[in-house]
Amino acid sequence: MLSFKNSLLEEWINEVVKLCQPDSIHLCDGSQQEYDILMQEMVDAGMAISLNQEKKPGCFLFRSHPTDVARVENRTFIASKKQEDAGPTNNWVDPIELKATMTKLYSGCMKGRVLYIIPFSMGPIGSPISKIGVEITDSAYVVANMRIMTRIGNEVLALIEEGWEFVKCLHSVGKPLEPGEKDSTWPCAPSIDQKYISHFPEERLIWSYGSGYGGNALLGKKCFALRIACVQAKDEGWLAEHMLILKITDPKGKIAYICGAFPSACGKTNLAMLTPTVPGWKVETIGDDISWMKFGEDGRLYAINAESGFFGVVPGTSMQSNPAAMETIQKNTIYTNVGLTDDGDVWWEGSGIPAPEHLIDWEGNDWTPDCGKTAAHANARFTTPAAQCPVIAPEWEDPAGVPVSAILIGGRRASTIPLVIESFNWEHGIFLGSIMGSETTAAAIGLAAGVRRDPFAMLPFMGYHVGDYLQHWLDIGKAAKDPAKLPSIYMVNWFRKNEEGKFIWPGYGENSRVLKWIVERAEGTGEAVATSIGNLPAPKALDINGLNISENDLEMILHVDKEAWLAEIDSIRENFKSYGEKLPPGLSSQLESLKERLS
Ligand code: SAT
Ligand code: MN
Repeated sequence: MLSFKNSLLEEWINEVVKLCQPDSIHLCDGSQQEYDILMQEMVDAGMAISLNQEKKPGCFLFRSHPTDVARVENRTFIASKKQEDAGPTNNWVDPIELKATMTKLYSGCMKGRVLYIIPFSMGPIGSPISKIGVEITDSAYVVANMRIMTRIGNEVLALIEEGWEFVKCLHSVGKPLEPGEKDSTWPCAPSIDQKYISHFPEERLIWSYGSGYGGNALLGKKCFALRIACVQAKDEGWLAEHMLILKITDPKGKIAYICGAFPSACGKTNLAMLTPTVPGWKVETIGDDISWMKFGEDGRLYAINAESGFFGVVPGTSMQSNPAAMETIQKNTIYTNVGLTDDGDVWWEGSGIPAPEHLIDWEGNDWTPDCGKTAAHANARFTTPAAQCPVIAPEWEDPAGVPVSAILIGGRRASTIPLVIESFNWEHGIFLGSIMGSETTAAAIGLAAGVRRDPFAMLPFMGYHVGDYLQHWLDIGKAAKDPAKLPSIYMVNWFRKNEEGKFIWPGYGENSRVLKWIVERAEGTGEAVATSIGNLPAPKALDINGLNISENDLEMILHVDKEAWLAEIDSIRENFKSYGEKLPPGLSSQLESLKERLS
């Protein structure tokens, strides 16, 4: 029996210990020494490889099981008491039934293993915007990653003992060990239908079973900081969003903070660390994935980065695409599922470094450039401390957060959506957020061709009904003391293609040209023209000095394609229908007004 001053913590832990039957228990203090010991144990057990210490000091490589390589959306459940509260975009299961199923799985699931208790804080410890969780896990890999991605240990436990409320996060890899059985290098449940990533929003409770990878297992990230936190945010009047936060400084030294919602694999990390091509402008990073926003005394929205590390996609990261990330991941970084070179370094596709003649691939096999397979898995990840990032903003851990001037939203659209649209007002901005999405191809498994609408890039991360979620965004606008102080909302699209199927906009550092216009709009100097779909940059308002782009291409990405937008309206209406009665009236009227303006 473990004892704590906080009786809720004590009861929960002892209940879990009784159910899962671990061999031993370890309460994490969060120290460097604890981390070093865990890593050494994993190296000794053959689960981790310590990389070449001259080239990559403090870095380790893990290889996951080939069936356990990414978030499993079809095994992710929102078990609210009522099905209608989960809405049409989530997998719902009755919470009583789900708990019964999972309790059977959890029974004895930690036999032969250590049960780790991780007290953690999402956001700077003690900040009025931060929240606390406790993850119980049987994976030392999870402990190590959580120590980078969140703030863990004694300081957080002290707050819980003082009575701070905490979110209960239970995780097991789902692979008990028989007496004397040798552990595998990446234990997980043997089949996909034994994996469960479950959320009980009313109880602020997370139960995850069967996977050790990323957001399935690091429960502070998508499970807590988005799916549970967005329910807390709705109840308490704030926002928990899938957004990067960047700081931008103009040549006169004037500062603005911008949040941005983009779906996975649309370059959030790159945008958060961008090197502007416009002379005199500077971008620094506050966060790359999760932004929590609350009104300050002055009526502005203040954002914190809920995390303390970056869990970024490795393939494609290079000195060209993201030099700041490249520098960040040279030390104290956990690599998962990349190639291992013969001299103990790591290599991946799109690194900008020529492929070595031989390496060991992410599955542990010999690899040569002509072998027909990739060395790194497409969802290989780095886990790296944000504090190491060369362009991290000095105020990134300010407990008060940073005041947000603008919110970007954007997906991958080959047509229709111009480079940038400024919303007319808050409600119109929420409408744009509700219709954002990316084109899918019929080639992707299980997805029909067309636009997959992904409101605010939260589709896989909404802990409740999508209609209620969008209504909450509208309500935040109504709750503002001074609507003029609300951030302006901009829809952006870096992914427009021409007739030959080539990207028109060069992206990367050149995106600073769009950011510059947005900042100038906030300052009142940038010029715009009102169109039927929103305000677009006036001719010449977008700084294209030194950019190699033809008149024709520029005209194409700043053009309102009426035919395409009329077709878009039909597709939006279809999507809105699926919300049923919970479609916010404000959004249907926005759709009707758009139609009127277009005709
Ligand atoms: O695996 S994670 O959910 O943490 C990363 C992602 O899918 O964005
Ligand atoms: Mn993300």
